[in-house]
Order: sequence, then structure tokens, then C-alpha cells
Amino acid sequence: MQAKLIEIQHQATEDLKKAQSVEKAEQIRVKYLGRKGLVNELIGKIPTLPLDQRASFGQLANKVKNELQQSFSEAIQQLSAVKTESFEEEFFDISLPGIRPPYGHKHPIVQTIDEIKEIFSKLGFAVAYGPEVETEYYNFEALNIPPDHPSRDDFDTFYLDDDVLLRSQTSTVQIHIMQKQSPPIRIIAPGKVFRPDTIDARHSSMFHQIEGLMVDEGVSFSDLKSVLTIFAMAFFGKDIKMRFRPSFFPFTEPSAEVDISCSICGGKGCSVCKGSGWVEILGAGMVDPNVFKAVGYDSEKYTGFAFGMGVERIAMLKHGIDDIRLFFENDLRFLSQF
Ligand code: 2U9
Repeated sequence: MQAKLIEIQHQATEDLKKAQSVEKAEQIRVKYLGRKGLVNELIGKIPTLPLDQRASFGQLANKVKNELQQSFSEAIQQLSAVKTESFEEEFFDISLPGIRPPYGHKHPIVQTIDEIKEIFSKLGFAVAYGPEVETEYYNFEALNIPPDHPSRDDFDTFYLDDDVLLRSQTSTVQIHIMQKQSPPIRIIAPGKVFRPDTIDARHSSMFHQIEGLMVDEGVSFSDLKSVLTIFAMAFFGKDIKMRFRPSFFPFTEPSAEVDISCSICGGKGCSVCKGSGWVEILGAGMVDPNVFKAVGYDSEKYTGFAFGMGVERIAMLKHGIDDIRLFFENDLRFLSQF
């Protein structure tokens, strides 16, 4: 058994010399020194030895165990030092500049709203916001929209309850402001509006509007024309032409739809203006006296103009975009162009 023990020690030492990794050395250690390893297997056979040989074999077995344990500890320590060294070789230079994450930026609709706000703020207009959930009074009644008007039926407005709805225009904000403040008023109201339109290249059930309102003594249609002309030239370029066509809205009288010469083809005719050379950018008019009556303003003393535009439409015209859905699909191939 002594010769067998020395043979095991020799074999363990040889195996350990060949180990290239801590994991391999650990496997060899378990094979020889583990609870069910070769050394313990031999120790387990001590009771089969003659009585007078047992003590000396036990001492030898302990000595071999300790020596092997020492060899394994040293080998494992050396192998882990090698691992650390090679890790250090692979380690990168922390003084190198990092990899920049891609920059995000504002959505093109937010950029358009910001640009429009900037132009009107230079003309003295403050920015006002209001709730997206409204009552029929603010969305229709106060705006002189009669009870039988088609925009009030279920197909054209999202009703949450009999009297509660998602606003279909941001004019609701101007009503709130006029209820709280006396003239002079000069505000624009940007925000989301909701209409149950079938979604296609030109329609979305949610889009953004910017509406404007100016009320004071002596405000005239010529003020409306000059403010909107300044806006259109600042936004689309000073070479555009303006055209005011008579129209009708319940909340303005007289009313107009406003066109600019097509900013894509310069008025020659293209697919954006459908060959006409003109594109409609907004609706506008002088505030109807019935709206002033609803908010308690004296319509003999004050006059005002109002206008409204769809932000997506304006952005599409400016950039030559032919499908409104592109704004809402979150496709970075589209969004990163702005
Ligand atoms: C008050 C009084 C009058 C706002 C106006 C329009 C004309 C208009 C449309 C443009 C495209 C809505 O987004 S769109 O579909 N708007 O044509 N809006 S006048 O008139 C007001 C607003 C508030 C108190």
C-alpha cells in the first residue's frame, strides 16, 4: 500500500504539471485529494493492514496528503496569476474616448410647433394650453356651433360620455382664456385634437393644431391678413404669395381659407399642389359676435380675429411629405431626417 501511495503521489504531481488552467488543476485535485479521491480510497483500506503497519502508513498518508495539498495550492495560485496577466493584456485603454450613443432629437411635429410658437411670440402672442378632455359647451356651444351641426354627431367627435368628449379643436382653450381674462388678448393654443376619421395618407384620428386669437378694440381683417402674411413668409419663405378665399365657419364671420403659392414647386404646379400652384395652409376669420356673447365680452366694443391650422399638414407642405402616418410610426429612417 505504501508503494501504491507513493505511485499515486507521483502520478498526481505529473498530472498537475500538465494542467493549463485553474479549472483543470481543480479537477485533478478532486481526483486525488477529494473526499472520494484516490488518496482517501487508500486511507480507507487502513483497517485491512496488519495492526503494526497501520500507524506508520497513516503518518505517511498524512504527509503525502499535505505535500500534495501544498503543490495544488501553489499551482492554482500560479495559474490564476497567469489568467490575470492575460486579462491585463486584453484590457482596453480607459483613456480612449468612449463610443457616443446616438443623439435623440425633437419629433418633427414638436419642431414645427416650436418654430410656429417662435414666430408668433415675436408678434406678441402668448402660448396657452388647455385640457384634451372637454365638455360640449367648450368644444361646440361657446363656439357658436349649433346643436344639429354635423361635426357634433358621433361620427365626427369622440364622446366619452353624453356631455364629455375628446376635444376636436383647440378653440376650447381660447374660450377658457376669454372666460378668465378681459381684452386685450393675443394667444396661440397648440395641442392635440381628436377626430374619428378613417386613417389614411391625409387623416389621422389624432393630430395637432395651432389656433390663434387676437381681441382688442379696433382689431380688423387687415390685422388678420398682415399677421398671417408675416407668419407664412417667416415659416415658408419670403417669396411665397398669399391668397384669401371666402369661406364659412360657425365661429368666425367673415371667414376665409388661406392659401400660399406652393412652396415645393414655387407655384408652377406639382404633385403636392395637385397642379394648381396653390396649397391651403389654414382657416381664419373675424370672431363671430355670438362667441363674444358666450364669454361675456362686449361685441360692440371689441373685435378680434382667429385662425387655425393643422400642424401635420403644415409640416407636410413644408417638407414635401405625402403621408401623415409617417409622423406616428416611430420609424427612425423617417424621423432622423429632421
Ligand atoms: C375662437 C374663435 C374662433 C379658429 C379657426 C379655423 C378657422 C380653421 C381648421 C384648419 C385646419 C382646423 O386643423 S384644421 O382642420 N381651422 O379653419 N379655425 S378659424 O377660430 C376660432 C377659434 C377660437 C374663440
